[in-house]
Amino acid sequence: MSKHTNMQRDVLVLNLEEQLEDIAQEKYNKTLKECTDQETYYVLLEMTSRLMDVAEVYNGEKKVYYISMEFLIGKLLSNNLINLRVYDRVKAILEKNGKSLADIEECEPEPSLGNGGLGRLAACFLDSIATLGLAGEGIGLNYHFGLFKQVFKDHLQNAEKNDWIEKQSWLEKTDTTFEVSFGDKKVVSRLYNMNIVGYDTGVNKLRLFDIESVDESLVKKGIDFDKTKIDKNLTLFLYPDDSDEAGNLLRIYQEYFLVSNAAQLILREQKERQYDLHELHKHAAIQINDTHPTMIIPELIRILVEEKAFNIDEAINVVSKTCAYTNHTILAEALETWPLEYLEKVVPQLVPYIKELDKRVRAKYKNPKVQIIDKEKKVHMAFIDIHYGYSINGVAAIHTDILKDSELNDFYKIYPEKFNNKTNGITFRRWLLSCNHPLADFLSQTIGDGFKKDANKLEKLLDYADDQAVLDKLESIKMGKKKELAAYLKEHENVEVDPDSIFDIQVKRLHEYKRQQMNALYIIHKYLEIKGGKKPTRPLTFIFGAKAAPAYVIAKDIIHLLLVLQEIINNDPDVNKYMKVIMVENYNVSYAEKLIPACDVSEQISLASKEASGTSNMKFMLNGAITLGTDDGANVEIHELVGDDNIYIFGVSADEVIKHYKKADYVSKDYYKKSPVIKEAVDFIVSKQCLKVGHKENLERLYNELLNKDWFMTLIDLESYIAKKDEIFADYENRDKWKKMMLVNIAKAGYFSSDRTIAEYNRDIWHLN
Ligand code: HBZ
Repeated sequence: MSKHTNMQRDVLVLNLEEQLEDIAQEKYNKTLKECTDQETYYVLLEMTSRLMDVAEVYNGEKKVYYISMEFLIGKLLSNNLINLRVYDRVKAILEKNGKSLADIEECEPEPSLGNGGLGRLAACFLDSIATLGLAGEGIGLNYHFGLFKQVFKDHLQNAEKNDWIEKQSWLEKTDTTFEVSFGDKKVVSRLYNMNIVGYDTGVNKLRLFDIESVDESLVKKGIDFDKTKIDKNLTLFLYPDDSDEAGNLLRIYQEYFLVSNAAQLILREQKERQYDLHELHKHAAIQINDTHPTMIIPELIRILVEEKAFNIDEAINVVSKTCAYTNHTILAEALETWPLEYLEKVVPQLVPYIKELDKRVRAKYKNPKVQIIDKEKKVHMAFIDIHYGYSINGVAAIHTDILKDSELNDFYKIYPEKFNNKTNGITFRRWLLSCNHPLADFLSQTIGDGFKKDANKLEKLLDYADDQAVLDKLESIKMGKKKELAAYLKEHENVEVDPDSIFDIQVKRLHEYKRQQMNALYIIHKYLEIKGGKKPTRPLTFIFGAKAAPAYVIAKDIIHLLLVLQEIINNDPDVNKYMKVIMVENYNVSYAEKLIPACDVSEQISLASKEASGTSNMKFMLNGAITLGTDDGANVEIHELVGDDNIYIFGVSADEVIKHYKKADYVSKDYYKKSPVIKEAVDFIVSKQCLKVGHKENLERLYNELLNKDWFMTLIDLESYIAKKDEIFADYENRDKWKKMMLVNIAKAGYFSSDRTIAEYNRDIWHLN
């Protein structure tokens, strides 16, 4: 960022109030006071955009391109104001004019350009890259309707389009257009930029590609649309994390569209800076976020050979030194393998290069498990990344170990030096400063505000572990957030909850391995216990938020069960004084920002070995919730940091789970038969009471799944889960102990700042100067 623009920005910042009045006049011919909340939002959008209109950070020799199909950025207004360091002043100006920033935030539509953790991680990373003053940008797609909007009807999930793009938005249309060819079909792309402002630093870009010819009227009912006309539908929707065959081809079109644009953009930049493409790796690092953008590898090789006169060895060599891959899953079904036939249809120009890459692997390694194209002519996208990238990283220590020792062991034996761990992180700007002002302010008063730039400084809080006033204040901040959430739930979900109850929250994508169904079985157990006369010491509030991929039948059945339980329990006068269940509608980033600060018990209950990392576990901890979890993903590292006394761990270990899979010896029915408690809870799913409220088809299917398959071993851990959960609820009554646990969790959360994660990516993988 040049000094000059910095100074200009300072002038703008000095005259904020005048600026806002001027913009209100220009736009609406009104004073700020006269503007509606909606108009005020657009005034703020305009002012913030001006403040961010400064030169990009790209002063060094090298830049990172974070390529991802998803950037789950959330609403931007508050976050941008915080990072520009004008939040408090803007809030005061608004208050002076009779407005609340919170109300104005409600006017901002939320872009839903991601499914879950992977997309949100990419957004946190952009914030940290900018904050650390690194030269880097995100490259993704501008989906018009993003991920679907979830609506509940008849206790079932329905999907609707999320129309988030408005005339005035954070998107800036640019003049950059590229041509993208799919065999004989061509489309023209257009680049839109979004400014990503770092905390107290410069501005980077998120680059989102779109096509001009998209036809939004293709979407008729819900989220159904004609999947064949790619020039009209290419960027309508984000592909959900699991989908039907029909969606597959479109997904490959989208993936190639992304990487073709990315390649053209990167190479144009190299040319502008007159860099020699033989030295691409000295000027560009390309981080491939999961396998979705893998085609960037053959695409770059293709362009270098066909348009830049490289020979194939040179091209492969330089591209391999430029591209690095992040793995986010060990679930076999989530690792992309595309039938060669599909690729021939969509991207015939890449197929000879993919075959060449495969041929070279075959010549060198005989092991069939490391071949790119398998016997069934399926292309293993991850294997392209591993053979032809220079770094492979997992996203938490245990995850990387599992990759090395089992899932990708054959590759680890070939390329041990390529494997490395980068434990995930979250941006504290959004997940503390923005979503929990009372806590952030109190921390600043108590330990100084150094933690805002160096998250490790949160550890200073440990000095106050025995300070009653500090402990009480943490408790009262939590209570304040619980009251706010209770009011919001009343308004938006029409459910009344007691802020004095324990808030137990599980929010994340709906997947069997995350085991929301196990939580549901606990709730049934508790319900039956209360019905039988055993009342809990304190009321319990169980909150869920989750979207299920529209094609994932069992996941939708689990949502159905939760909604049925909500209906039964909340309306049962014997029980509803003691417990409530709420499945919130359309869980998204903004909802997370309301739920997480209000949480007492953070549910992180995946089947050990299956959750690569998890990131909500970090957000909850930072906001003073206590983790109830398995030793999985980043829970393992949380456990190490806070110690046995400040976390509740239960369930079988990852090693045991892996052994069960190897031996194929897990039989869920054995657990059901052995334990009356398990049997009673599982049977309730198809009880008269449930069938009266819910649908036979959904409930029976789920019941049968649990009894006859239960691939993610719900029943193996149910008894230990029940015991641990009862223990954590009992401990809640020991208020002094609980408050201390809260303090320790907050104090130890510094490690999970994405600033730390990004510093490690830079140190070990990107080497930006
Ligand atoms: O990535 C998640 C992992 O499940 C979670 O453990 C981890 O913390 C997080 C960040 O590293 N993975 C996803 O969110 N994956 C997807 O959303 C996904 C999207 C499209 C797909 C497959 C997976 O085709």
